[in-house]
Amino acid sequence: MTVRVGVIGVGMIGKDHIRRLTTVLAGAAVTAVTDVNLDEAKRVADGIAGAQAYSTGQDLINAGDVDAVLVCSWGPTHEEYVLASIEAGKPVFCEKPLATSQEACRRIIDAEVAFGRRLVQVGYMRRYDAAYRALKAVVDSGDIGAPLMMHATHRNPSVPGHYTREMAITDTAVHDIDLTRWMFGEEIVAATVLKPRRNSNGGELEDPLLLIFETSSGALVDVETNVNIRYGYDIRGEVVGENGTVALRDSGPITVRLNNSQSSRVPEDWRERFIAAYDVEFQEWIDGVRDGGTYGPSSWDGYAAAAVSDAAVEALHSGQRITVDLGEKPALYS
Ligand code: NAI
Ligand code: ISE
Repeated sequence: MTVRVGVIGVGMIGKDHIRRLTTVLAGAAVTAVTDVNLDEAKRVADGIAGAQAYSTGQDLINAGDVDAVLVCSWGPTHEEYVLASIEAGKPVFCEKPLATSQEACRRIIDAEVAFGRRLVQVGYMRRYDAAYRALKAVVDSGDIGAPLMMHATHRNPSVPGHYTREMAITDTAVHDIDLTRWMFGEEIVAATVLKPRRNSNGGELEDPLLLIFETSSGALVDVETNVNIRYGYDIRGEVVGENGTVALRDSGPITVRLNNSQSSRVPEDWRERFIAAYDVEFQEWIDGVRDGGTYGPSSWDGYAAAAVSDAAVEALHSGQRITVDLGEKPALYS
């Protein structure tokens, strides 16, 4: 069976996912697209055999030739489309964040629990990255002892003009929040945000930031968000255990030695750094949808990330350490 996918939002990541669904992976066809920029949706549909543009997300979700929905529009629009997909009983892959607040994510959880079966997967693709998986395997093996700390770096060369200081948390560090929960296998219980001297490349933007997360067992995770670093897209991570450490290696499969120096490539952006991870993430999602299940990061993962993100935004505004209260986890996600 070919899974017929409808894509909402045909911006940067929407187009990249359409490329992988139509030219890289097996078992899926993009049959429908939509965007508030309808002209762009029509242009994109014209380039895909058998696809048509719909004028609204609701029409696309309810279309007879759409088996599963892929939400790639702006974060504040995610809740509406995920809820409509659940109402239609269709599997939905939602790019991060699941929604823009803990309360909004709770409404999605309530709807999915009422439906009685998991339909939602959230786009936390680092869980599918080979290097992060290797790092987690070492942590899980116990070889370095109990993990005590993680140092993480999340650097972007630049960000669009509409990017706000809160987005350093809600749009950027939200990946590190999900990664922390997955890597340590426990929840984050508190967040603190420190502000170093501002990078003039970012104009008035409060950038970089240093975020500190505390996990339920007392491990500490520090995350540098630094989104105007210019030199490239640089994602780093090191877990410090009781007897040893494990770290992501510097990027690039090769090293060039020339003219008394050596160099390796730093990726241009997230598309280049995580290209293989997105491929694995989507192949598993398509296979799951075909077999009637959804197995990747769940609505609960999206909810927990949003709750920590809300706490970190409050910590940014107040300068205080803010605790996180997740409430009870529904059995559907245990
Ligand atoms: P973008 O701005 O390039 O594209 C977003 C598209 O959504 C635009 O074409 C816009 O017209 C459309 N749109 C906005 N509101 C809409 C609505 N109500 N209905 C239909 N279409 C609507 O943004 P980008 O970078 O593609 O990001 C989209 C989403 O993907 C965001 O949630 C972002 O956080 C996430 N993302 C995830 C990444 C990852 O590494 N997993 C990487 C980049 C983005
Ligand atoms: C973007 O939305 C992403 O998700 C990228 O992975 C992240 O590095 C970037 O900071 C976000 O703006």
